[in-house]
Amino acid sequence: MPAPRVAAIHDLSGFGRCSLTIVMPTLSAMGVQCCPVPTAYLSTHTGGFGANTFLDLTDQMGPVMDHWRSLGLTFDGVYTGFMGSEAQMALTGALIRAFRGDGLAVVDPVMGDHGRPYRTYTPAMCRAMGELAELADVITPNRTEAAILLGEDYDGLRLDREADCRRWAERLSLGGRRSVVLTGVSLSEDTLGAACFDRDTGAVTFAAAPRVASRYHGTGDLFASVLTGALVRGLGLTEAAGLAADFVSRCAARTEEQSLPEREGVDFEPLLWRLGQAMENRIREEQDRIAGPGPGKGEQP
Ligand code: PXL
Repeated sequence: MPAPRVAAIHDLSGFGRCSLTIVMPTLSAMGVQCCPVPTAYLSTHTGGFGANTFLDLTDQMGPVMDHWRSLGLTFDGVYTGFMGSEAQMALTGALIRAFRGDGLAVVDPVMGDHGRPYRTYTPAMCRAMGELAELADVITPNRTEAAILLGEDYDGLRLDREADCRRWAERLSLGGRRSVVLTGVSLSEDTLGAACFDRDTGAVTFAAAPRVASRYHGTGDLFASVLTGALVRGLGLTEAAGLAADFVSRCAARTEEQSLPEREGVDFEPLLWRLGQAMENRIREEQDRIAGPGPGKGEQP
């Protein structure tokens, strides 16, 4: 079977791991072909390095779509993240519509963190992100983004009680039309994870992993990338969120052990092999399940 194919619409930031510098290696490690549509090139991300450069690539998006259309390309997934402008979000919406086919549209409604929008996001952009997210099969907001999408006060949107998390995740599903993986859920002091509303079952489940105190840049991008890779490889929503929470936690732990700067993101590259291994294990389990109990396995007749 060929690798599933995902179109990834994110920016490319040269330094400070985020967006495409996380999305591409993560999807590749999971056995997924990543086809990037870089929305902008920046010297660094916008979170803590001062005056970053910004080369807007919005003008490329239409011609890229035209060429892809002429080639008859379709994708098993379309995955979007950080956006530079409203115009870019409109084109990204068109790209989802044109290329999603029967595939999965994952919109990470990247807008902010720790209660504040990122400095380049205007209120109009936040509204446009809400509209883009309406096209999604799955959204992956953090607490800040969930508050913006729902028009709720950040302080009131607490994610430390199961019943509240269920309620927010359900509300974010737009009446059950899309699945939701709400990140930043912490049901006990030493864990961090997600509440998952699955539109196929209507149920909310939880995924959690050990919490790391430092707040590294790009962990939302890493989480959503692992989730997307796992979903297009056929894992269920809760299992995919569990893998993502576990991987981000391990990467954050090794980054903290080395006392690396938060703005440089998590030291994830040395652990990418784990994602490949997790996918291999899944394939083997699936093959064993299809083959049924072999000699020495299962019960004798
Ligand atoms: O990680 C989200 C992100 C992605 N891309 C750019 C960013 C940010 C957050 O600050 O600045 C350019």
